[in-house]
Order: sequence, then C-alpha cells, then structure tokens
Amino acid sequence: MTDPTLPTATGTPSESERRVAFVTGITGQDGSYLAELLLAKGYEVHGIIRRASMFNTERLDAIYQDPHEAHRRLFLHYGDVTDASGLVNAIRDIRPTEVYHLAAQSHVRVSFDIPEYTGDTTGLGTVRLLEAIRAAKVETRFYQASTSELYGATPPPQDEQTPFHPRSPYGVAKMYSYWMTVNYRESYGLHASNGILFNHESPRRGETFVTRKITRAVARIAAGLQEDLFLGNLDAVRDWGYAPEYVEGMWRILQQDEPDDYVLATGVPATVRDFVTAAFSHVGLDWEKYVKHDSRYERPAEVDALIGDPGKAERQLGWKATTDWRRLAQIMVDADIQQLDDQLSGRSIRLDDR
Ligand code: NDP
Ligand code: GDR
Repeated sequence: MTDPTLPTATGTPSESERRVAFVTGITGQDGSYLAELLLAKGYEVHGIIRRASMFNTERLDAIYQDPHEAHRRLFLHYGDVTDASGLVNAIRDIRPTEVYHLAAQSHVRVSFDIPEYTGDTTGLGTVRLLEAIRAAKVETRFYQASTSELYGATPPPQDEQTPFHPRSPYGVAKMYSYWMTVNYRESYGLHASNGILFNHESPRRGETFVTRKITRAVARIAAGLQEDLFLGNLDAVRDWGYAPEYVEGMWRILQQDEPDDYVLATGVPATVRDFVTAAFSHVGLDWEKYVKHDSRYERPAEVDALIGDPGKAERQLGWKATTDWRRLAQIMVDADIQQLDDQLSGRSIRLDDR
C-alpha cells in the first residue's frame, strides 16, 4: 500500500538527480542502520513494514518522522514480500533509484521448523520483488542480502569463487535468491548485485541470535536477574563483524558502475565459546559458572566454520571491517547493561521476570 503523502513530481529533483531508496526489511537490524546511512547521505528513503498487532518500528525510533511533517524523507508503507501486487504498486509509485532487499525469515534454526514459509519469504520474496521492478518498468539498482550461509559445509576460507553447499532451509532459500539476482542481471541487464555478508551484529541484533542472546544474558546475570544461560553448540566458528560497517558496504556495492557479487567479512574467526568468554569476562564473570547446554538450540545440520576472505571488497569497494569480535562483544554487553538500567529505572521490567 502506497503512502498517499508521497511527494509529487512538482518541486522534486530532476530524474538524474533523484536518490530514492526502497528498503525491504527496514525494521530489522540492518534495515534500520541502512535507513540512517541513506538519510544522512541525502536520500529519500521508503521502507515496507508488516502489519503487526504492536508497534514494530522500535529500531527506527531515532529517525522516525511524523507523517504530518512537511519535509520528511523517511516514508513507511505497509507491505510484505509474500504480497506480489503490493510490491508492484509500491515500486511503480515510488520509482526508486536503488532497491535494497533485506526482508527475510532470517533465523537459521527457525528455518528448520518452518521450511516452507522460509522458502516463501526468503526465496520467493526475492523473485516477487525482481518481477515487481520489471513489471513497473523502473530503472533501478538492486541489492540482494546474500549470506555466508550459502557456503554451509564448504570449508573456509570462503570468497566469491567458493562453491556453495547450504545446510539449512534458510541457506537453500537464500541460494535461490542469490541465483535469481544473478539471473536477472544476465537475462534483463538489471544492475543487480549480491552482497555475501558474513555474520554482523550490534546492540540492535535480534534477541535470539547467539551474540545478542549472550550479551543480554550477561547484563541480566550481572544485575542478578538471571541465573543460567542455555546454549547449543559452542564449537561453531563464525566471522563476526559490526553491522553499521556492513550497511556502508551494501551502499558501496550499489555505487559501482557494474553490478557484481562481493563478500563482506572481517576474515577473523572466533568460536561461540570465544564470544561467550569475552562477553562474561567484560563484566568480570566466569562464564563456566552460568552457561549450560540445551540441545534444543542445536540445528539438524550445523555450519561448522565460516571465515570470509573480504579481499575483493577491499580492493574494488575500498571497504574494510574495522571492529573485531572482541570489541563487538564489549559494545554489545555495554549496550545491554545500559538498556537494562534504563528499563529498571523506568520500572518497566517485571520483577518476576527472573
Ligand atoms: P532481521 O531478522 O533483523 O530483519 C529481517 C527484516 O525482514 C525485518 O524487518 C522483518 O520485519 C522483515 N521481514 C521478515 N519477513 C518479512 C515479510 N514476509 N515481508 C516483509 N518483511 C519481512 O535481519 P538482519 O537485519 O540481521 O538481516 C537483514 C538481511 O540480511 C536478511 O535478509 C538476512 O537474512 C541477511 N543477512 C544477515 C546477516 C547478519 O549477520 N545479520 C548476514 C547475511 C545475510 P519484522 O521486523 O516485521 O520482523
Ligand atoms: P547464524 O547465527 O546461524 O550464523 O545466522 P546465530 O547467531 O543464530 O548462530 C551462530 C552460531 O551459534 C550457535 N549457537 C546458537 N545459536 C543460537 N541462535 N542460539 C543458541 O542458543 C546457540 N547456541 C549455539 C549456532 O548453532 C551457530 O553455529 C546468522 C543470521 O543472521 C543469518 O540470517 C545470516 O545469514 C548468517 O548469520 C550469516
């Protein structure tokens, strides 16, 4: 559904000067940082949000603009990547110059519980959006949020030439989206690129991904509000970077004259155990006293080790990750302690929440 308060052609920049971004997944971790970046660069930013029974735009609070504001540049429209006609209408009316496709059922473990839904959103959602661009006959650049989960069982280091072997319904759905993006580039000449992003985290990371689950628990354990932290596989190796740096990489990918596919990663490995150790030791706690194993957090097929080689992005985009996983753990623990303090001082936490 398109916002009736969209600016009209009158008084808007000439066609070649327009910088209008359309972001799916704008309410997510990456979408919120990307929207901030694009607004700071002078873009008009349009995002789709899902209808929910409660407010779901919390991550956009800092940049939210009242619909009645005269000169706003952030526009939110109801939409869903399972709803093709809504996507066509939105793309036709907004006529974006850049499309960032971030919306997905993005949780790997959950994708084993809801594989068909994950295929619908994370896989077919991409072709619906690509077809909407074609149907609306809009000239735009397209970014696909591809993932290191494509490599799955293929051992590290992984770069743009490494063969894919996804290990989850999520990874398989993302593989479909990866190749659809390549296919629309080759078939229709669309400026369509894949960013193959390794794990990236932040204080805005969803609470059920392992890093945020750990850092929230550390804050609560340090405050005496929680006693245990149940985790699955501690041996998995990941290449964790800092999300705000990665959205800058997304933008740079779309500024290239030619569309292409790029790995964004730090190149530095750490195990889940390493991250746990760093997070607990940041507040002077010994993790082994608190962390317990629960097999429900293991996956039917695990991805053992992902370590990216970001050389191509460094050379061609001038992009380099600068925050390592140890610093990331500290940033996230500090933010969760602050957030808990704010909640406690606002008395918004339930005291029986232990
Ligand atoms: P999040 O899970 O934080 O955000 C996902 C976004 O997609 C949310 O805005 C969510 O909306 C939206 N969404 C989900 N389903 C639909 C739907 N059916 N229609 C419309 N919107 C929908 O993910 P991240 O920000 O972490 O990741 C962004 C993208 O990058 C995802 O595609 C993810 O798979 C991919 N990726 C992420 C990596 C990472 O380490 N973070 C690494 C590599 C790839 P709502 O808020 O309503 O739930
Ligand atoms: P991942 O992220 O699957 O890499 O996908 P997640 O944080 O969920 O898992 C990372 C590793 O930690 C292990 N693990 C646990 N994971 C969770 N969620 N909860 C636990 O309790 C737990 N215990 C151990 C997992 O087994 C895994 O090995 C993320 C998502 O953002 C994807 O969308 C994205 O594509 C990839 O990163 C790159």
